[in-house]
Amino acid sequence: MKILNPKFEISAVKKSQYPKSNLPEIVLVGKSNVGKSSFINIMINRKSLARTSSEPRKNTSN
Ligand SMILES: Nc1nc2c(ncn2[C@@H]2O[C@H](COP(=O)(O)OP(=O)(O)O)[C@@H](O)[C@H]2O)c(=O)[nH]1
Ligand SMILES: [Mg+2]
Repeated sequence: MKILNPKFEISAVKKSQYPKSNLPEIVLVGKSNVGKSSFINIMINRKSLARTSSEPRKNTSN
């Protein structure tokens, strides 16, 4: 898979905000701090398009 121009579209919280697109979609599921954002950045070859926590186990509630 070759990803050429990744960009952040939206953090949609309701259906009306979902991007209108016919592109294939990928679902990435996992509990907090397992490395979802880090995985996205690796896959798209960017350092921080997806924001990762500064330390393992650190999240918005601590
Ligand atoms: N040791 C280790 N830490 C990782 C790995 N992947 C991510 N992390 C760290 O775990 C923390 C949480 O990662 P993050 O991508 O923000 O998780 P998310 O909450 O699932 O999006 C961050 O501090 C990452 O640097 C990994 O493969 N090994
Ligand atoms: Mg994340």
